[in-house]
Amino acid sequence: MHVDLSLYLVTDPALCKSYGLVETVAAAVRGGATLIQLRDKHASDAEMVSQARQIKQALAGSGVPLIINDRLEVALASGADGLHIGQDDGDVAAARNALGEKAILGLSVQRLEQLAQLDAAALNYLGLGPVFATATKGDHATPIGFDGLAALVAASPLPNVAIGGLKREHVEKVRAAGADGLAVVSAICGTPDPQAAAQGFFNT
Ligand code: TZP
Ligand code: MG
Repeated sequence: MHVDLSLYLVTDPALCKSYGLVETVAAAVRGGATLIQLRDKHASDAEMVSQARQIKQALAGSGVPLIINDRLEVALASGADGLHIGQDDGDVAAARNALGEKAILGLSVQRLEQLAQLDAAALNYLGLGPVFATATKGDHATPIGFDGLAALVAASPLPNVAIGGLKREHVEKVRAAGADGLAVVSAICGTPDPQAAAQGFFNT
């Protein structure tokens, strides 16, 4: 299934508080966000299922899919369109089996060695990074920069999206590195105008 990775909004519960999660997502989609990930390291599964259902409702008719970070059970229970997992979040093949063929399944990759062991047939896309250090993910791996990004993209067998400290002024460099899009949290969540912030990525 084709996934549009051009502008991938990953939510953060604290940063989305100013407008609320659902309104932040809706505004980002009005501004052109092409994919949404619900990411919340502290909410219960039940809370996340409820948030996911509200976001799905807000996305209805937009064609923009909703991906759940880490929690397979939430993805299954909420009617979300897919799941995004990290290197330590369990088995890709098992996730694909549970989700079925139509779901979107993404994996984070930080290093070239991880690409060698990839179960590419079970995945739809890769998240590559972090490009820069970021306060939004406390435990992130060593930043790879644009050279590191270009090396990962060149070796990637799948569509891919860059992540980590990316702002609208980085669009050109991400494109030059060959990635299919940018995934961002703080460049949209918690900004004064999330719609305009999203739009900005298309008017660089
Ligand atoms: N994974 C790698 S960096 C990151 C995630 C979830 C956070 C990116 O947040 P920001 O605010 O776009 O730097
Ligand atoms: Mg994870």
